[in-house]
Amino acid sequence: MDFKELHRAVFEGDAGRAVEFTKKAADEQIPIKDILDKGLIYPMSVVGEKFKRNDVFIPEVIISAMAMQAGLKILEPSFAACGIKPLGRVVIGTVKGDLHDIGKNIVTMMLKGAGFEIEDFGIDVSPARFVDRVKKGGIDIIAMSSLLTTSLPSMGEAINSLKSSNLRDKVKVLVGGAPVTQGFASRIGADGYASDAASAVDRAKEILGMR
Ligand code: B1M
Repeated sequence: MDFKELHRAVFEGDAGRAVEFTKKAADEQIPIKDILDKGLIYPMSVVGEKFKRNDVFIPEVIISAMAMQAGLKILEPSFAACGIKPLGRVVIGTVKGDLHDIGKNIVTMMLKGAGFEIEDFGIDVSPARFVDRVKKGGIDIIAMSSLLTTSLPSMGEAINSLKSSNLRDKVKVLVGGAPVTQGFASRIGADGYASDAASAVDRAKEILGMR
């Protein structure tokens, strides 16, 4: 099986066909890891690259991600048995005082599509909530989104709070959102900044030393 139909289903955002061809591949005893990497993650990464070049736009990314995730659901029960581990565990949220979540949700979808495990804390997430979650362990990346200049300081507060709790070296911090810049990210001491959802995947891999 060359996954052509599965790729087309993801490109066209056809969740029904993504499920059908994922099941077909599994029925044909194709290794789960191949279906995941070559059948589902690959076409989503192509969509991400096209998005970066403005060849496709947000609606296309969302429907492709939804189709991809429909296929992923079929495979998920087999992951543990096949020894498939997530690339990393990410806790994501829009920072305190900010209710914008459209961009954050797209970033979430892209990270999931790339093979990260996500805990989505939603909107208006306080620095303390992020830090408490890191304290519990098992988190590789805190991913913070902000669309308001007024809520930007919350990102720096979260990083300072990690430092004062002696947790800064336990987790990487990724930031993004329209008013966020690389300069701002560097000033607050974030490990990574991404301007869009596809780049967020690249940065997440980079800061975990995978690229
Ligand atoms: Co509001 N809003 N809004 N808003 N809103 C903006 C952001 C604003 C720029 C509009 C304007 O004035 N021109 C302005 C902010 C100005 C500023 O501070 N710089 C603004 C304002 C002022 C407000 C209110 C204060 C308005 C008011 O009530 N007076 C209020 C604030 C409420 C609050 O949050 N406390 C408010 C409310 C709202 C709505 C609730 C009505 C709604 C949000 C609905 C929702 O999100 N569920 C809304 C919307 C929709 C917008 C605009 C129109 C669109 C934002 C959006 O979703 N863009 C926006 C104006 C605009 O951008 N044209 C505006 C699409 C989205 C896909 O892009 O979120 O940038 P974006 O995400 C991108 C990248 O930034 C990046 O990847 C995404 C995909 O490529 N990215 C990351 C995002 N997070 C990332 C994290 C990463 C990496 C990359 O790593 C972790």
